[in-house]
Amino acid sequence: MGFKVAIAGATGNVGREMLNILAERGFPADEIVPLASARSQGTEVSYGDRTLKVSNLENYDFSDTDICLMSAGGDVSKKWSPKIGQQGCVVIDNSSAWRYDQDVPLIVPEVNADAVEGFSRKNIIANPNCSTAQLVVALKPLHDFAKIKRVVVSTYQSVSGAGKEGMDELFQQTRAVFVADPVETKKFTKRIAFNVIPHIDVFMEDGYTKEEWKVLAETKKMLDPKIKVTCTAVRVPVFIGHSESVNIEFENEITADQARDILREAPGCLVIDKHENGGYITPVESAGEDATYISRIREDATVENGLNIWVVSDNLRKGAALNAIQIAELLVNRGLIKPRKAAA
Ligand code: 11C
Repeated sequence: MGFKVAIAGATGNVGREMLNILAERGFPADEIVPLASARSQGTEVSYGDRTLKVSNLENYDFSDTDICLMSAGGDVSKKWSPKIGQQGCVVIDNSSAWRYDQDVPLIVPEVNADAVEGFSRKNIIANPNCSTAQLVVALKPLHDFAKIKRVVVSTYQSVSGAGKEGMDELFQQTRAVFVADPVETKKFTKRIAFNVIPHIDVFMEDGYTKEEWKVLAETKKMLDPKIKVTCTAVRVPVFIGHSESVNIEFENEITADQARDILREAPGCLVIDKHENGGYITPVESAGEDATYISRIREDATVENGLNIWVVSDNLRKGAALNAIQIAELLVNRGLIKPRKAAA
């Protein structure tokens, strides 16, 4: 007997990727239920070689569903996740609604799998922001070896982080530039085609953006609250794949060669670091892949124990859908949940 899994937000970029990944990885599900708002009821989505019809989240009874993969935005999650959790269904939420709640574990399985045990307080587990997920996968093995003191991150984030509308806007603006039509701006604050925008999510009082704040808060929660983190988050005209330039200062000595060897062995990491033309990863190559890629590993001679690295990953996969499904696999593999239908 397998699990019954609902996907809330099944028609979005991440929801569709969740369906793909559940099928690809052979997640032990007997039943998959795609859910969305009333507007999308009846829409067809693919799950492996099957086509499933989307049901309305508002009318769905979660009482015999084991896991709800929630990717329907923060407002929907704030309203629905506690209700779903109370019905005994574990919610794995992709929004930022629960990430900073002390009673909700925030999990990247390669980094802090043991923290998942606290999930039953609310039956909600949070998935991190995409830019944090790939960052902590790369930082964790280096922190274990030489203890990180401070991290300076500059992100180069693809438009798919802003959903399908973000992707459509890059496509339409690029076309408009080529055919000399007027360029319309809706989702982003400035033109994104042939441009970069140093602004993701809302501005906070201190002048940082919420996206930048998330990277610090989430890295501290998952990896180590003592690590100092600062971030500049930038949107770039790339469809899929977030890139990050990461400067790291350590307590203890670590060479670039040691870091390369450590990252080669680290779970979830793939090192592509040849000192030659093209011997590094770019976001286009990361799209559709599961790994967090690390390139350009260099010592930073301006500080005592410093490194620079370049980190790239598919933001819809490791940054969202894949990580959520790895959390579900963690629950199953540790025997923390059992199919409820089997118990009935
Ligand atoms: C972006 N990182 O690229 C954002 C998308 O808190 O889950 C994900 C926002 C979040 O725009």
